[in-house]
Amino acid sequence: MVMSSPRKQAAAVVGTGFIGPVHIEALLRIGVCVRGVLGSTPEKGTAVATQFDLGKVYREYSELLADSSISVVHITTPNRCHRQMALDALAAGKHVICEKPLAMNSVESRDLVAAAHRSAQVAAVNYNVRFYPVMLHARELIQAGELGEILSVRGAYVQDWLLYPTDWNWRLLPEEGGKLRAVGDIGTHWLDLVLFLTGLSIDAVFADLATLIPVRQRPRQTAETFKRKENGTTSCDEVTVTTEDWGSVLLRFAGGARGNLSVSQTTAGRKNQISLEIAGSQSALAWDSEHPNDLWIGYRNQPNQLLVRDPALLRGKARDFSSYPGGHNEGFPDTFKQLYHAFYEFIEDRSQPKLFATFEDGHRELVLCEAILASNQQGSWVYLAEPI
Ligand code: SOE
Repeated sequence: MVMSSPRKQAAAVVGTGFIGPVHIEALLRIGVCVRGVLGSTPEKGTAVATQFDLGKVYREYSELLADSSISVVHITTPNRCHRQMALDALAAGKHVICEKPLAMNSVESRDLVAAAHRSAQVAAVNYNVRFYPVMLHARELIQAGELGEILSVRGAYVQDWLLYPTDWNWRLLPEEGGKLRAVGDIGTHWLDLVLFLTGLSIDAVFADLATLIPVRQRPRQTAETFKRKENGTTSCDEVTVTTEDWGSVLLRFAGGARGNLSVSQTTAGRKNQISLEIAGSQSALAWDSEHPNDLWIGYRNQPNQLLVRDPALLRGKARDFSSYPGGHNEGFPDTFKQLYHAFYEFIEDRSQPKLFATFEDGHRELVLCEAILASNQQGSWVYLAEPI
């Protein structure tokens, strides 16, 4: 159960788009003092500081890092800024939570892993989906051997917020978000989740990626993630898009298990659905974020089960990351709260389990992204130098 008693650490958040305020709200829920925020403009910083009644709007990143009253920096900027901001924060002696993907490419993410190793601070990547309580429960079941040997994994992450040629966001641009978009932005959530749950590593990938909407209307003023724009009110430029809207990826895991992942940001009606099914030699489990409190457990020789989240029914550590009784649903914002609970507990007590994604985990995702990109370009399987 997450308590909301005041914590020793205080935080500052960089970024005021869709996800920065999600970080702030979750931090306030667990009793972390959020001293202030840095936006891309003073106006954006002021708007978010006012919304959450924060004391400070930083003008520069250097000013934020010089603030000795904060010990943790949350980086929620476009991916392009992650590497330098995370390096500077670690060098300034701050703990770091960085949004995903961790960096623009694996050269950058390798630097970040090295910097995190050199420092005494804690560094995490914001893979929040791990913290749906039934996902932590699923991990406990798999670790206890209840699925038997993992044979196969399948699943998807699908959204619709980039369905129309008039939909625009910085993530569409490789110079802002990296060469991969749907795979980098949402596919890596799924891959991180599957590797976290199963403990498997990936040997090889085979990918088919497509830019289904190759030309989009780019508004002359900035557009925020998930924010709908009023029709006809903005002047636009026509832009050719090179990052993928859709992808299908086959996976070979070390040890022989097989998998497939499907990603799309252009599937009408699927607002933000991540789903998976893990099939083992004894039983299987399936989960769908549109029903985040339910875990399906499948059997060959007995009736299947539907576990409805209830702390009293969750195993081991999963129980510590579910705050409300059964029937009182927990969802997307709660995963941020639980992730920060794990992270801030770990800062104060290094004997706590590291359930959050580390910079090594973030680096692994970039290595996988590059293998997926290479596979799509070559039209063949790409084997990783070593299973990852
Ligand atoms: C946009 O695709 C996005 O905000 C992702 O960046 C998040 O990680 C996901 O939770 C929701 O969609």
